[in-house]
Amino acid sequence: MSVPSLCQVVDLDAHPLHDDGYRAQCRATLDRDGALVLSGFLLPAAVRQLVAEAESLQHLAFHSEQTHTVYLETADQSYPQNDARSREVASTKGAVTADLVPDESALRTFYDDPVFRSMLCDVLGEDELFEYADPLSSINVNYFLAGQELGWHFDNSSFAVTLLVQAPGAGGTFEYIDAMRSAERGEHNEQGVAAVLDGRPDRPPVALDQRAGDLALFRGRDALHRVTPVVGDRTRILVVLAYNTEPGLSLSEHARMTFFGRLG
Ligand SMILES: O=C(O)CCC(=O)C(=O)O
Ligand SMILES: [Fe+2]
Repeated sequence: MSVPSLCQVVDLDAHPLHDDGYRAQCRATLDRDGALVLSGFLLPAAVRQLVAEAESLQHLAFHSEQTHTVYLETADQSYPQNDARSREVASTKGAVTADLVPDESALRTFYDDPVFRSMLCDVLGEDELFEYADPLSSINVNYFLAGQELGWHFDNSSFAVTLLVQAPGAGGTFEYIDAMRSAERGEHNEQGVAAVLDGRPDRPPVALDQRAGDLALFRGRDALHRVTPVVGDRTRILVVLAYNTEPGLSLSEHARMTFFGRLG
C-alpha cells in the first residue's frame, strides 16, 4: 500500500489549500481570533480510516500523568499560594509517537505535503516549516480516556496544528483565552492567569467547535488553553502535527521522557 494522495484525504473543494484567497482568509481569521478551525478538512472516508488506524495503535500509547504550572514549569512554592507560578494543574493522556505511525498513513499524506506546508506557512506568517529531527515528535496521536484532560497552560511553541480524529461523547472541549500573555515581551500576566484558575476570568474562555475531521490552528504560546475532562466511554483521539521554524531541532529530552517515556 502507498501513501494516499492529498485529494483522497482532504476535502480540497471546501479547502483549496493552494489558493491565495483561501490562505488570506484563514490568516485573517487566525490573526483576529488566535485560533482557526477548518471544518470538514478531512473527507469522511479518511476520518473513518484514521479512527481504525488510531484504534489499532492505541495499545502502544505511553500514558503520562503530570502536574505542572500554566507555564509548563514545576510549581514553585516560594511564590504566594494564589500566584500562578505556585499553582499546579493536571494533565493526563496517552501518546503514540511518529515512529509508530505507519508509512502509508493518511497522516503522512498532509504532514509531508508541500502544498499543505506552504499553506501553513502563509497562514502562520512563517517562511518555512520543518519536521522534528528526533523520530518521535513530529506526529503524535493523543488519546484522552474518560476523565482525562489537559489543565490550563501555555505552549512553548508559538503555534500548534491539531486534527481531531474522534470526538468524545461529552467533555474533552478545547477552550482558550487569546493573548493572555506576551512570551516575546516577557509579560506573563500572573494575576490574569490566577483569575482564570480561580474560575473568574476577565474574559470568558472560547470553546473551539472542533469536530471529527476538523483541523485547528492556534497560537498556544500566548493563548491560555486547556482540554476539559472527557466524559463517557468514547475516547477523544487528537493528532498533533508539530513543526519547527528552524531545521534540525529535537524536542527536549525532558519533554520526550515526560510525554513518550523514551528518547527515540
Ligand atoms: O488536545 C488538544 O486539543 C490541544 C493539545 C495541546 O494543547 C497541547 O498538546 O499542548
Ligand atoms: Fe497546548
